[in-house]
Amino acid sequence: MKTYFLIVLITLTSCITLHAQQKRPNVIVIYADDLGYGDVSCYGAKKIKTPHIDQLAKQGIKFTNAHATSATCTPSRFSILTGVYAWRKKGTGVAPGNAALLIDTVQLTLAKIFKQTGYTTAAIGKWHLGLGGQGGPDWNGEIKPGPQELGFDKSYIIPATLDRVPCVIVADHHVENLDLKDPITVNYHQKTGEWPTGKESPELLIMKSSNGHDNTIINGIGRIGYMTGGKAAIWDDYTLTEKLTTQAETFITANKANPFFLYFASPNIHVPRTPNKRFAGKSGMGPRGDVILEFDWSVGRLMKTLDSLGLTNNTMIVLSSDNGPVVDDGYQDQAAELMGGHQPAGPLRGGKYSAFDGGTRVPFIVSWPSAVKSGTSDALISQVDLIRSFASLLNQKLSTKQAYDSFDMISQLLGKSKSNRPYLIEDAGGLGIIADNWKYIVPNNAAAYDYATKTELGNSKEPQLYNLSKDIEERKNLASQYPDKVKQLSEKLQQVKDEHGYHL
Ligand code: NG6
Ligand code: CA
Repeated sequence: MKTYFLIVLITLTSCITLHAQQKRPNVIVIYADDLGYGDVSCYGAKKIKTPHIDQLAKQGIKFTNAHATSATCTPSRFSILTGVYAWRKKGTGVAPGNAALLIDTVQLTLAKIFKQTGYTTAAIGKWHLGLGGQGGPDWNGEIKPGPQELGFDKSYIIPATLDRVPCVIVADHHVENLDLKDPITVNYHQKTGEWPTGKESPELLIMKSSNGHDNTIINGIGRIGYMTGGKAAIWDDYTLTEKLTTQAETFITANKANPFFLYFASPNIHVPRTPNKRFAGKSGMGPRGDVILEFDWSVGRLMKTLDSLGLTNNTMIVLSSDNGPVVDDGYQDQAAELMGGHQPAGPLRGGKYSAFDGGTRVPFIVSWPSAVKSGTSDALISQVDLIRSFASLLNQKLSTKQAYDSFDMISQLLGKSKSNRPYLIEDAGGLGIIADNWKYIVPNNAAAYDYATKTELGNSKEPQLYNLSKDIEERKNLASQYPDKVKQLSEKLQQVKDEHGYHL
């Protein structure tokens, strides 16, 4: 009874003090995979048109200096959901498909912020944060803990990436369509079962690898990791986006009468790029362009669903990407050959995996028609800030021990302020820090260039300092010219690291 009154009280207080006397908005985070700063037309792409994303930007705020926390997927997702930098915790790099859940279930999450104030919450799409307790998930039994233990009422996810086994959907705590007479086995070290691999039987492949991706062949595509069994549960690559989008629409429709939070993590535009036949060949840029069209279409589907339910005005949509773009990420899909002058990272240097801004500076659009005026914002903001910003919007007080890397940027998200985050940290294996438009990349010994993905990784044994306001391309290293600046930024970074620990 006591808890009931407490919940009522919290809910009432949130309603009363909510900004702009709004009804609590529905919130949808649309999180693309590997979508670059220059991949959508409202951010300058000329070769490709993304009308639905452009419409969102037109009715909302287009941020030009917003960042994922990391240049790869798992750490960015860890941070957006927890408000804590992944580089503080070991084992948060790109996770294999059979990793155990990487987020402690006692930790505060973005989903819990909403759930605690009475929202219905769902995670639909790509997860890639591990599942199950120590030892990983039991694919043939109850898969737990996972999103539902982290504040999502419902989950409908692909466990890791499109190119990692097992290629099955986990619906709440179970593999969807699993026939228990055909159990799933997964192994990331050695072959399990008899299913052919890309290495042994390349003649069976419909998409050849350019790097790795030569373990078990699923649907004619070599993947990372070995699996066998679960035949009836294997997803269809060409209709997966549609299936996930339909799930999202069903969730929105079922919850139209009450506030909901949807984390819609699209598997697009990650490899293997397998556009639905509706989009195949439509971009003129090969499968990479086609899956950008497909992603845009799925965004449009969600927007139309909101429209048809009369929910557009009071739904806040945040659209972004988990890291920057990559052209050849391990399959021969002609992405590079058919680029035709398209610049996936726009004016930025580097891309996915890179310490240059192309690694983490990504499209970031906020739309909430009844509360947010349209415009653009150059405020420096990080995805790690969503958790404290939404806590603030919903009047939840967080302790300093919770989501400690997150800043309350709700005024910026609502277009009421354009002031920068005091500093922002980028993680691409090594760390970099931005403050007042200066960027410092810590010296490290890792390779400067990745020949497989043709990416400038931004690593150097020398300290690097760039003036982003004059040199957005990070071409002119000013470290030796401004040693004080280097010292100041390096000390700030060390202080942030020391505050809560680190492993990088
Ligand atoms: C790399 C994969 C790449 C992609 C990436 C993770 C190879 C050669 N490359 O190891 O294809 O899966 O991991 O991408 O296997 S992410 O967006 O999920 O971080
Ligand atoms: Ca990614």
